[in-house]
Amino acid sequence: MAFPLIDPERLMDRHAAMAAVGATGRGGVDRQALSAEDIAARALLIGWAQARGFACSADTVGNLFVRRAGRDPAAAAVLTGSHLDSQPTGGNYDGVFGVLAGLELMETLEDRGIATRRPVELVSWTNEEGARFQPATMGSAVFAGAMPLAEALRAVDRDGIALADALEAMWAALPDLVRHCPVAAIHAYVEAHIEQGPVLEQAEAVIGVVTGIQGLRALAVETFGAEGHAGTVPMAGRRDAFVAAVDLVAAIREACRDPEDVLRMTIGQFRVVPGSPNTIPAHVRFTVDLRHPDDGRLAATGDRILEACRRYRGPCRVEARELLFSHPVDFDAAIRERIARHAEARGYRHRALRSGATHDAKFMAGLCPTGMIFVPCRGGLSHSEAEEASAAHLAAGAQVLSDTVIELAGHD
Ligand code: HGY
Ligand code: MN
Ligand code: MN
Repeated sequence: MAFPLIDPERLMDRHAAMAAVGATGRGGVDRQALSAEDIAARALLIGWAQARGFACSADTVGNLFVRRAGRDPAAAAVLTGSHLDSQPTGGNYDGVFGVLAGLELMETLEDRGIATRRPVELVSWTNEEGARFQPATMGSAVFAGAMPLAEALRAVDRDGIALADALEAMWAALPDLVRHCPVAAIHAYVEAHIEQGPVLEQAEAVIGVVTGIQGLRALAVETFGAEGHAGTVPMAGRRDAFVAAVDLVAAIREACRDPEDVLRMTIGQFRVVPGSPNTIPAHVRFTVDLRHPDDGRLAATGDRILEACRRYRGPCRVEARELLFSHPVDFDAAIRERIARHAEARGYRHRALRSGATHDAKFMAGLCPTGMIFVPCRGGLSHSEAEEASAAHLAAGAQVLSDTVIELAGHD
């Protein structure tokens, strides 16, 4: 049987509708995990899914599942998906594309009345971005047993709201969402995503056959001093938490020096308390996001940073802890071969590449044969409201995802 063609127009209409949820007015979205905007995006997806008779459920950490039954209900499902939560100044395709491409293939099966042997399941992972609650990829980490549920539920945002409470708000806002029973087994997981880097665009390729994901290590560092009056406390006697943090940032940058420019270190969140211009800072919390393809380098660099924090001798107390260490992963060779073969069959120029960005698929790789399909984004730009991807590339990626998932699910 020839694999069915997806509907590119419906795919783009869905992207436009989703881009309106949490739109910032500057071309992007702010739809942080389990915010009102993220819940609205979930409601939109559920509405589309239920209109086609797909069953919708969510698990204990809010991962949202949409299931299309297969002929053999006992067969392990083929899972696809990504995430709907965004960065504070996020783009319209990061995560969304993988969710909507998965929905599109399910709708295409429905339109054509095609039965698959295995159930096909779509997942929208909770808190992939880690902007509101740290760490990133939290929902898939809990799902894969890489993070205890209790630890995730305890995570708090900058306003002190715990993830557990944000989840309760989600359940209250989505009353007809049922609790997800754990999936008995998963036959395979395939995720579609924009590349978030320049490789495909520079190679003029349409499809990226992703070979794996580099490692990620996330740390949180806090300094504790004593607040006081900016005008009266002598410099000599101060316990200035900001000054201590700046000293540590200098030591961290030293520890991350890499002449080959392979290591990535980002301090993206830096909070000063109380944050008043004329009060000496009493507390600073900042994050350190490390990325490297080599596990040993990632471990050594993170350990050097933690050691520098431990060794810090100044008037302020310092605490540093690891939030997440997700090791580099390689994707399943047979899944990669399928993706490449379907790209070839559709006449799409494709190439293999490793992912610089992290994805929920890294945790799925430990559970079942896993792969990812990338499409280019303009200039490789992402985590920006200027993120752009062409309709033609998105349609090509959705088509290759559809062909790959339908083949894995066994079609009649
Ligand atoms: O941080 C990442 O790599 C992902 O895009 N959230
Ligand atoms: Mn993403
Ligand atoms: Mn992202």
